[in-house]
Amino acid sequence: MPNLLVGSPRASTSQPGTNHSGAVYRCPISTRFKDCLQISIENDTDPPEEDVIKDDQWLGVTVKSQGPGGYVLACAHRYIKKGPDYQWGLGICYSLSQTLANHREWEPCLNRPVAKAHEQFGYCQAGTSADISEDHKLVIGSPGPYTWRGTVFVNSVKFGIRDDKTWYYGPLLDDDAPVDKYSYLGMSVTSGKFFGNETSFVGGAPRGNGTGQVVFYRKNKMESTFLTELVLNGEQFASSYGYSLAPMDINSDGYLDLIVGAPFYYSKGIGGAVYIYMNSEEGITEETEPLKLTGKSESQFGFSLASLGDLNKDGYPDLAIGAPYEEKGVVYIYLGSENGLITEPSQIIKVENLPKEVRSRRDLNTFGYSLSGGIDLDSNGYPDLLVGAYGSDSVVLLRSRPIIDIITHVEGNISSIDPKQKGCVEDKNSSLVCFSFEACFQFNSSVLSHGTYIKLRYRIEAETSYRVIRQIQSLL
Ligand SMILES: [Ca+2]
Ligand SMILES: [Ca+2]
Ligand SMILES: [Ca+2]
Repeated sequence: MPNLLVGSPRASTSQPGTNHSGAVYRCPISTRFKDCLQISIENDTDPPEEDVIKDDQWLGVTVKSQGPGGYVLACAHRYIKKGPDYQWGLGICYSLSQTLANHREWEPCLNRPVAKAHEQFGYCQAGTSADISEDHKLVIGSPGPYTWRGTVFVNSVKFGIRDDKTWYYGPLLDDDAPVDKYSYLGMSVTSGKFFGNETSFVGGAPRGNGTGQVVFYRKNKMESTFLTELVLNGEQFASSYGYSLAPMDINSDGYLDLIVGAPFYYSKGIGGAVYIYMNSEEGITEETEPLKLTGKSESQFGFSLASLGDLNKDGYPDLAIGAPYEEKGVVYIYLGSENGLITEPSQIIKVENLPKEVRSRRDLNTFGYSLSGGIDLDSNGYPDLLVGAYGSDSVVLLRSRPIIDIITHVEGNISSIDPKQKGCVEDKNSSLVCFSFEACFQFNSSVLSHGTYIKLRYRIEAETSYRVIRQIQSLL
């Protein structure tokens, strides 16, 4: 049975000499409320080394899993290296194996120039965001370098003898950096093949150009600094466009599309926007007109995004959008389709929709502050969604229910019934008008196995004043 992994950046651990250093919890999938256990990520038995400050380092601010069989990544973006006359906020990430054993430490800003402090790598804050790509690339967002211009670091998580051990990153100098100082590039990261067969590394810069920007990088032959492929611009000042990112092929046409959140977008009655960029053979360009969804006033709609996998088994991936400050927090579910995202949400999940057992335990708020989806946790064939509610120290696992599409049809000659003609084939002497027909139900399900009993409730309605209600049990 898989586990849920939950970052808890203000937790304290048993490591001596640390205070609120943060932790990651492993939670079995159960209906119990308090059976999560801390994972031992760092060397917990000894105090931290002399040159390290772990207090308030926020370990668990970022937790990413590649899924079953893959690596897990957990970061502490406020981790500090110190000496007699300096303290550098470099940030650190840890990769864990699939058994959640410690695999490696990752410090992309270690041993880089810091003489000019924040004007170089002194306050990197590596691990503010992170991702592990399908091809085992570690992508670490780092909004601090070069006066909060920020960048994206990439390495190979496998780190075997043959793997490239170079840290690749986006250019930071005035002449070739894609964004200005104070852009916070690296607040969010993702990766994917947006342009042909080569992987792009994508970073959100929510303060870039005032509106927020999103930067696409790719590897530069023989060099460790990336080439900038594309910069997308937000549309409204201070909307924090690029605060969240999610790649998914919404229309299943083979071209990876990109979803960008701008949770502080506002206009009258509106709070938060999400932009959907459909890709094509030409790739996403500055001219690509995105589809825009908006949320309710001050809801911070788009603060979190999650690709859900295919919730309804129609062949198109589906999307969850969090609006953590709409009432007690709301999660919107949108469905993909051949024509792109269907703009009406298919589901709006509010705190009051949750079972009473859950709500009575805790007064949930900020529901939807973080989202993680796309993995089937209870092996029912449907991907599930984990919803974080940091303001109430809770996560809620929403398990998808299997669905079946039922095709119904009626067989028999009932199209021309003469109400004056009494009797029927079955009972020729009846004094009533009678007729017979067969009501048929058909469904395909890849989820239900043979031998599963399903209960089908149906209603046959001849006319509104006459109803037959039956219940049958059928064996699949
Ligand atoms: Ca597509
Ligand atoms: Ca779908
Ligand atoms: Ca499931």
